[in-house]
Amino acid sequence: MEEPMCLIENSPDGELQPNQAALALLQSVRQPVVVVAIAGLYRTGKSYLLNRLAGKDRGGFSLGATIQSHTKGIWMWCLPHPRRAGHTLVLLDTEGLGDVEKGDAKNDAWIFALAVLLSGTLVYNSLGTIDQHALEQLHYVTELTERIKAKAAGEGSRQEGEDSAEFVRFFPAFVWAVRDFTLQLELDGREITEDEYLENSLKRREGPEKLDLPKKYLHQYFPSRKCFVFDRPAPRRDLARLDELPEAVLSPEFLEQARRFCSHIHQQAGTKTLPGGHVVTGTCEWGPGRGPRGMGWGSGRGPWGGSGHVPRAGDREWGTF
Ligand SMILES: Nc1nc2c(ncn2[C@@H]2O[C@H](COP(=O)(O)OP(=O)(O)O)[C@@H](O)[C@H]2O)c(=O)[nH]1
Ligand SMILES: [Mg+2]
Repeated sequence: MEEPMCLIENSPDGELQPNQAALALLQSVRQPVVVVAIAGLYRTGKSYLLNRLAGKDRGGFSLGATIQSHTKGIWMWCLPHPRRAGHTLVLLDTEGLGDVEKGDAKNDAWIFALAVLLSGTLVYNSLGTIDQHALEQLHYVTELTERIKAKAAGEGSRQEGEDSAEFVRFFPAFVWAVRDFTLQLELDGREITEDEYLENSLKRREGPEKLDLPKKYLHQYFPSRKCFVFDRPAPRRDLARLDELPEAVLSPEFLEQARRFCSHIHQQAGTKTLPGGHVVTGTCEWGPGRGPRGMGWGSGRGPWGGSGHVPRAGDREWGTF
């Protein structure tokens, strides 16, 4: 694909719907797919980071105030995987989360849930530091159980919390990208890693449990977590035209951080699989020794096919994590 295309779009009546042309293109992908999605508030540099991951000099997700950001939805770019021969890298860029002027806020939670379900690696992008505000923005995580059902009706009796326990089996690896990070990575006078910074930020604090719910669900649903922090890539006056700037004028710290991030994703982001180890291609899922089965991207037969039962989350104890 030369250019990204819209995969999930707002219909005129405000509902989300798949774009049939993008689905057809995806279904023509016969290789195993490595799906990396990015989510987070609008205008926090998500598309720019995905373009770096694509590693192309030209084309890519549009930045800033463009036609794309007038709607909410998910954009897709399929590329040959830069490190893994015979694999396709599918980049999914979510649009417009948190932007109340651009459509229905209810759609945001659905877009986030779709990004979770479609991806093998989910990059959550935020600006500044991982503080209470950043965690509050992650309320989408606490709403996942309202939207996703892990078991189809008739597969035995349901226990409370069963769906949320199942989530872990097919949810993506979670990577938190903290942009324009200004703190020192230190704790009690000791230098810490980015991952330690994340884990420390996700510790239960004194106060009402409600405030800490995103932390709780991050722990519960996403046991694989990584964190990358990034400096501001350029002086403020240049930020609006970042994609036109030559590499040489970007902050060397940012370039190194972006290189490490891309290298991690290219090396570690796994092939999209479903429970039971079924590798997903754009077309179908291959079970070991079983040949292809209809995977049904967009056909409603994914793992989230539901029964109407809405489970309740959070039956597990969580104290100090
Ligand atoms: N401050 C800052 N701005 C950035 C960064 N990356 C991209 N931008 C700029 O922020 C604006 C929005 O970027 P974009 O990638 O479209 O954000 P998105 O809406 O989250 O996809 C553009 O003008 C970019 O040039 C970053 O790391 N820090
Ligand atoms: Mg964008």
